[in-house]
Amino acid sequence: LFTPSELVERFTSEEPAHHSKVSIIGTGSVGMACATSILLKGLSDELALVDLDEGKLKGETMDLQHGSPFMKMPNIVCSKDYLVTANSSLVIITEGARQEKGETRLNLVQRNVAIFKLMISGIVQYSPLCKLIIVSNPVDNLTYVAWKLSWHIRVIGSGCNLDTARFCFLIGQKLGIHSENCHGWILGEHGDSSVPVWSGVNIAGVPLKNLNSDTGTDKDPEQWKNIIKMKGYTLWAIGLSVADLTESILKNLRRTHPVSTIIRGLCGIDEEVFLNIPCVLGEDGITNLIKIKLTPEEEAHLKEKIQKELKL
Ligand code: 6V0
Repeated sequence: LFTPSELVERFTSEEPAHHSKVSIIGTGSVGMACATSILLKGLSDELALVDLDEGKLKGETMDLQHGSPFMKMPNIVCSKDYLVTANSSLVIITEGARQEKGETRLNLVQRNVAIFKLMISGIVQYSPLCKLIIVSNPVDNLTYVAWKLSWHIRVIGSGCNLDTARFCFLIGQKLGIHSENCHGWILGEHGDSSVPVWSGVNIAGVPLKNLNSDTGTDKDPEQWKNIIKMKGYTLWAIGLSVADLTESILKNLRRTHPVSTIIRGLCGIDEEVFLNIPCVLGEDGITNLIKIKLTPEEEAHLKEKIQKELKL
């Protein structure tokens, strides 16, 4: 056998610098779906993975590394120690403490808060300038927790990005038009109580409401409203949607996405709450919020969810 230096001559003395390092915390199904989507888009020059379960972490990392000849990403690293995430441009949190038998939602949130305390301090210590995308549920609450714990570094909740993608897909499927050309937004709180903004749904600038003013209401004979009740399996779609957010950030695209951020003074909301509204995303994270125009019913729907959230 020969040593590497017999074949390869070192040309520079500098250590390689990573300019678009992404770290993913949690290598469960969602974390790994995010990882493969980001890898296949070639968005990052180093990927670091962290999980509590060391065996699973190493296994998943090796599995990805073995695909290296088919991807344009040289470095995939992993550790239980947050040091491995050092100098990340973006850290994506997908850890998921599982709900135990009989455990209340509130208790699960509190367990997650305890996990987040340790996790956020580890992340911020090694990457003080990173952006954070929160995927773990309940995503809007945990985005708020991460924002509080991280001294307000750039925190983005993946929130309604997935709900909106589903909404556009379902509209597209009904009309036989590609979902990219179906413009609709799901805002408010991620999950079952999100708010579909029917007043703004349009195809090529033609609002569906103009064709039938009852669209999205109980009076609608076509029952478009049922579209949002169709919830499904979430693994690949969330991975792809997080990779889409990653692309806007790392390439500084300044595209608008329905993500979770702090709301105060918008839509008549005075409280400090995290809700999903269209935000401009670029290399500094969320730089601008779009002043959405809602109908009085939609605005009331949005506020109703906040009241519920404040009781937590
Ligand atoms: P999973 O497959 O159970 O994976 C969770 C992973 O987190 C496991 O590998 C655990 O070992 C790891 N983990 C647990 N605690 C820690 C910790 N303290 N530090 C590091 N790692 C830890 O869950 P899955 O991947 O399916 O889901 C992950 C989270 O994403 C859950 O909270 C889901 O509810 C949430 N989702 C959010 C969506 C969104 O649109 N925002 C969509 C889908 C799922």
